[in-house]
Amino acid sequence: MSKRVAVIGAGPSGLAQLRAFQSAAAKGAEIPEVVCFEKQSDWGGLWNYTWRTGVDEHGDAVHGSMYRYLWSNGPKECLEFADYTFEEHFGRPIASYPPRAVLWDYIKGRVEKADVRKWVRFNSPVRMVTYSDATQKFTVTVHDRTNDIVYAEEFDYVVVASGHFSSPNVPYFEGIAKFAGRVMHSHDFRDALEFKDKDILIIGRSYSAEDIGSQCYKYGAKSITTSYRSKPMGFNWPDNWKEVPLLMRVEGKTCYFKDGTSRDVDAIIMCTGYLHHFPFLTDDLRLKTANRLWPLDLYKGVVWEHNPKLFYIGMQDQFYTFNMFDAQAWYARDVILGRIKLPSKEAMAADGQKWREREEKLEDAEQMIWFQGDYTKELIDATDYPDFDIEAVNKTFMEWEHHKMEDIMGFRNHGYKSLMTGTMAPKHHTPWLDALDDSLEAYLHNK
Ligand code: FAD
Ligand code: NA7
Repeated sequence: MSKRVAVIGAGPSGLAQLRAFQSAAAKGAEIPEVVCFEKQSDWGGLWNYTWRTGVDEHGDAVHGSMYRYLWSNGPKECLEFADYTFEEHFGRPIASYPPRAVLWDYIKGRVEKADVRKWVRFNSPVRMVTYSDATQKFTVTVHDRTNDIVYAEEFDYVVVASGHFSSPNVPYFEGIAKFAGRVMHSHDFRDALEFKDKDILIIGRSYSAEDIGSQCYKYGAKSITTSYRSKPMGFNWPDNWKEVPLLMRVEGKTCYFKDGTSRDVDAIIMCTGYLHHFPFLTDDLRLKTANRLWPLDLYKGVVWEHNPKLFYIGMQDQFYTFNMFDAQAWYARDVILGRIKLPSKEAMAADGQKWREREEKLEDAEQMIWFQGDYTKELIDATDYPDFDIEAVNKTFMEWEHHKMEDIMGFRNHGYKSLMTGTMAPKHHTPWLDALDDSLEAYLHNK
């Protein structure tokens, strides 16, 4: 009987895994049976927008953390698939910072072309994964929500691609229980118009804080205050945007900060990050990590060192996204196909330790980008994933950083050269601040 691989999640990481196997099969390789379990009713992971918050239609936690009017927060040139370019998908070059719907369309295009939808079981949250030393197999227990049946199947390999920007990290602040306004986490943020004409406080200083604040500014918030724990973001913010140190306590509508200042606000939005949350994994299989560039216990960032029949895709903090998930998925595939031989457990841990030591010395975003670029390159060199110029991608990231420092509300008006096709992205027809319609049709429409 042929080997079986379970892939948990059909977001960009899980879909990269499906495409990796399909591309090997297309080149004549014999591949195992691949079954992908997806909790939602469609694929694309976070890019598959949901209006729901809290629980989904079945009572399970909503996976989606994306919101209306979300535009790519980095140049699309840095995440382009090496085996399926934007130009191939859209039939022409497009601008560099597409809205969510456009990127979702692109992600879907590759897997539709690869014809792998038949491998996915939708509405199928995985409830439990266990491994038996006796049978050397995993038992995957799944809830088929369409027929409301819980069943279990055996697999030789499991790939965890369930994402890690879904379960909110929600800290407590003194007095918040009695705050006289709305308190929410970025996971539940859906529409910036809710905060039009409001004074909002955002806790956090990373991507969600920056972007949700920018959305609220764009759609008419009265004022934005961002409260940081470590250091300010330091962009050149508009006049109605202030950065303050950490929130200390709340009284009524008044928020008191570490520097002794205070401010009255209508809403507090916690952009305080997410937890790696795998309620379906037993302790021996479960990755435990904060959101960082080098989680330990994963050889090459992919192979679970304590049981190398288990793989994780996309578990790192991310500058690189789609093409790094591809590099990881191709690597996991080649381990499963026996094309890559793994060293001893000790050697795997030692290799990971080296990356961790380098990670701990990283001082700024620039160094982090080169770190993740080097990592992605190492994986790409190990498989037949189409080679691309990582150094040029890193440099595009540098330009992006520079454009953000120059104008945080205007960086999305820039264009970059595709590192896959060499084509320069055209300028978008509308500056980002004026582009209120985030639909695919509006974005692709030529004036
Ligand atoms: P996800 O996209 O989270 O997909 C995981 C999938 O697993 C989901 O479909 C989920 O339903 C499924 N799943 C989870 N648990 C189970 C289970 N138990 N059983 C079955 N299925 C399950 N990246 C960029 O490159 N550019 C951006 O502009 C950008 N913006 C972002 C904005 C926000 C608000 C967030 C939160 C992230 C953003 N990202 C961005 C990063 C994002 O993490 C990646 O782009 C990408 O979506 C990660 O893919 P993934 O497949 O690893 O995880
Ligand atoms: P991140 O990038 O993990 O950032 C989390 C932020 O939350 C970060 O600024 C943290 O501060 C802050 N944080 C965490 N806990 C606290 C507490 N207790 N108090 C104050 N601040 C806190 O998550 P994001 O949601 O911004 O980004 C996730 C993805 O979404 C990303 O890939 C984007 O593409 C979109 P710190 O910086 O450590 O001081």
